[in-house]
Amino acid sequence: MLSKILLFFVIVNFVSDYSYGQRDKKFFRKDYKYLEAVEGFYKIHTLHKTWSEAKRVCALEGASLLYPENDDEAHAVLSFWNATQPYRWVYVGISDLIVKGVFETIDGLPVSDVYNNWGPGEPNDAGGIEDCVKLRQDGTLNDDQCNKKFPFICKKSLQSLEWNMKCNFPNLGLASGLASGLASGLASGHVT
Ligand SMILES: [Ca+2]
Ligand SMILES: [Ca+2]
Repeated sequence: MLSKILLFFVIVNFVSDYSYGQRDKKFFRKDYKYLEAVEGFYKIHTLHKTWSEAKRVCALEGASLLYPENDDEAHAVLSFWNATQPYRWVYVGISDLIVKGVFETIDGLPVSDVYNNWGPGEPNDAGGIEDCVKLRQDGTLNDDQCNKKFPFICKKSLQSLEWNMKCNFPNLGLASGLASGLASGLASGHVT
């Protein structure tokens, strides 16, 4: 059943994106800020969460826990952050939860392929229990305990935005909202 639902979902998304994919609209959600320089939508969550909660919240919004892909994105996000929020740290989507000592992004890229400006002496895995990565306001990364709570930033790249022509609205909640999103989408005749 699930695989049929998934297949249906993939096809619907493919068709709607294939038809026009109006990325030029540059709108994702009204609570996300579009940063032109890096072609992405960002939201700073000020409610502090553990790393896995943060990851989940982003997924529920149809986005993902930010990790800067390069210097340009790190600088753009830091400017946005410093201009709007006082927080010193935010979680980013990098951890060594899967293989101890091997940091990778939430979508499986080695940390060496993305922005990896570690702070001095980091990552130090202090006490042998630091597996989740946070970004400091000065642009440096540090591993910390995953159950600590920090603000975090969710991201949706313009490139990954799929426009739903039927609803004239972006597709949302692709990750964890799958089951409920599909159910309500089918009920209303709109697949989001
Ligand atoms: Ca670690
Ligand atoms: Ca550390």
